[in-house]
Amino acid sequence: MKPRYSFSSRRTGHIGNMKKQRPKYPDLLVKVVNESDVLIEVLDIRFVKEMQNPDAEGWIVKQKKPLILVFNKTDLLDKKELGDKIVELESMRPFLFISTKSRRGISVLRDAIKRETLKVGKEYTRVGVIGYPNTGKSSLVNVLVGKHSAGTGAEAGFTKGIQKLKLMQGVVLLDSPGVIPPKEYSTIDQSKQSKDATYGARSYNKVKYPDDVVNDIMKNYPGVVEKHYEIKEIGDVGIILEDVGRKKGFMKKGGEVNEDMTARSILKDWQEGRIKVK
Ligand SMILES: Nc1nc2c(ncn2[C@@H]2O[C@H](COP(=O)(O)OP(=O)(O)OP(=O)(O)O)[C@@H](O)[C@H]2O)c(=O)[nH]1
Ligand SMILES: [Mg+2]
Repeated sequence: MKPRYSFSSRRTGHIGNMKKQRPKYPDLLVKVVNESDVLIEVLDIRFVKEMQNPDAEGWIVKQKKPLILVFNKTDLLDKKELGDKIVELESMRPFLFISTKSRRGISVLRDAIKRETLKVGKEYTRVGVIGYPNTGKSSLVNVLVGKHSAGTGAEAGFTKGIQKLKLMQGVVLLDSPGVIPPKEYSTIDQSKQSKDATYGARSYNKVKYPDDVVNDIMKNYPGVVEKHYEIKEIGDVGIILEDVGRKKGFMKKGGEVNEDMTARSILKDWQEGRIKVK
């Protein structure tokens, strides 16, 4: 078996002396914000704090553009977990809890959009939908518009350009590709990649080292992966991969477990909310 938690350069993502000037906000985000009169930021209810983009939020508020915070995928939490979230996120009010899947909160959000666009007082108002990749922005645009107009997909980075869809008379919604704050994003730094994968912003099939991501999830959310797959030994990614791989029949030719495939399937269960975050 390969050694797992070594601190080789590929794992620490050491980028040497490379000093690259990063833009403060990704171009696409700037474009959507500039083109919009009202903004909706969509966050995954499970990872609100991790997905927040305070720099961008501050910048939007500074421009005096109304920002509606919505926490999506509430269907993934039970009643008690939702109650706990309300307490935990109290300081971020006002916000709306929604689920594009169960349609929870959609009519309340529609009313909020109407209210904010009326306040803007223009004949044509543009409402930009922003947020991390894979949080459900396109799904939201679709439920609001009432038909499947914006493409959606389980893969982060599904939406490519800005799409404009008519919401109601004089109001256009701008769907946009999700963006990761530049300081969080790296194609080299393994720990940042792992973080993005943990929050669904990098898809399970696009991750370079899925076993490292599973290992990180197990460290950051102790016991949840083990509980989901009913594995007694806690905290050992090797055991998890071995057991889950055998159970699912993800084997290599020689009878060894295919760890890469197994880790990706665990990551898929995690990203799609089947493994409960505590
Ligand atoms: N459980 C659950 N899944 C959701 C919900 N909304 C969206 N999803 C799922 O989340 C995934 C991403 O949805 P999209 O609407 O494509 O997300 P996006 O934010 O537009 O993603 P990008 O375009 O990649 O930035 C899809 O698999 C959706 O089915 C929700 O309310 N509940
Ligand atoms: Mg999209």
